[in-house]
Amino acid sequence: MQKDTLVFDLIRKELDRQRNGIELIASENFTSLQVMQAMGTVPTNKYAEGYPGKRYYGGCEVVDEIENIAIDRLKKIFNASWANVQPHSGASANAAVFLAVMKPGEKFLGLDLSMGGHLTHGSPANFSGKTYQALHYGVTKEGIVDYDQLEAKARAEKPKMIICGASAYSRDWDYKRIRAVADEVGAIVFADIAHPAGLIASGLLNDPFDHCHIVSSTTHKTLRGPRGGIITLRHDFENPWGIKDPKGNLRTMSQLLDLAVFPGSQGGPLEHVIAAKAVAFGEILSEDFKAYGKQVIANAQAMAAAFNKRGYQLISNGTDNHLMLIDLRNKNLTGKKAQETLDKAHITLNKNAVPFDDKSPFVTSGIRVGVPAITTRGLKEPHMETVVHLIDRVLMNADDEKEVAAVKGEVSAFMQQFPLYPELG
Ligand code: DSN
Repeated sequence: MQKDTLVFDLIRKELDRQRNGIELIASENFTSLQVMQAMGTVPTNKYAEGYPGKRYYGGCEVVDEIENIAIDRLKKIFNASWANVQPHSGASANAAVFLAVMKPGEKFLGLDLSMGGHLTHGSPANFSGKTYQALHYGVTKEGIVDYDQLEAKARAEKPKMIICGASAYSRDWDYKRIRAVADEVGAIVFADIAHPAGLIASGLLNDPFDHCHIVSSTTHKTLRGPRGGIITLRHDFENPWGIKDPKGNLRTMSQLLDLAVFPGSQGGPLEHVIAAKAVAFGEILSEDFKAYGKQVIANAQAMAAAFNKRGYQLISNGTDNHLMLIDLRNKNLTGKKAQETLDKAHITLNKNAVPFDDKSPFVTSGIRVGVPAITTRGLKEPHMETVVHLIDRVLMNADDEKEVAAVKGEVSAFMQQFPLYPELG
């Protein structure tokens, strides 16, 4: 068969783009070569609907072993008693959690998307907001989760589920406080830790498993695995709604979640991606990964200080994790303009609404900046000063094409010190 040069040339072009740029999208990372290699392998050919030992197809004995390794390693990472590694994405994982816990029309409470939350936490444009009754809490004017508001809404509305977790929030979470009000009103606490999961895995942030009934994540952000999702429980428990299996036994939450993933919302699992998840989970269990997590936080702190020094306004004045949200209004720039201009200099990040934003989500007043990917490339604290200097030069000269082009050249030269996949030639 002739090689599809059209597509493979573009894949090569994407490798060059990744190599030459400064990647600051807070939800992105670079997997190890072996994680990527595991993904491009023969389990992609295999149908394996069901779970290890209980499949609907023959010939699953090898993928059963692969999936069991992924499950066992994931349980070890989070000291969990149960894990499902089949969700194709974080959104699919969250869809399965909703399916297991909620009936259409029932109420849940989540962080507002415009305040840093996620689409699947009740956006009107998403299944979560269309199928269920979404209620929201926000952040205070200082940019910290408004726990008083969360508690008041929970008491007034008695939601069936409370979601904690965000995609643009730079502070740690008070899971204990959320669980206390949930117990008071009889709600399930569901933590979506897609963003900080790698830092939680390394013991560097509060542990949601101590207080949350259900935890989901993506695997490709700070966990540094392939694109995908997971659901985990530290403690399994009988469902409080009296749902029984055909033998009349109360179903456990893990059984409801397994059923919600397959056959509830997905068909055949992506066993090649599960193989890559298994490899990534093995890496997370190593000492190297703990060092990575510490470096992510050190880099984020150094970057926040470098932005502060130049008069940028960080929401909540700083960060506890891997990202920061910056309000650009005092710099007379929109998030859109900043993203588009930085793109021209090969500095990649995303425009982001800031809390109480007066601009549309297509324009926004802010940018979200994250360090997981550049930390994987080997940048350390002193390099954060250089990165912020380059960003500042672009933003302060946003209409000066020559200056932006000059920075693009410097970005590419600077990143040559940090080789990305040198084995790929
Ligand atoms: N889209 C992801 C992010 O960028 O944060 C969240 O799913």
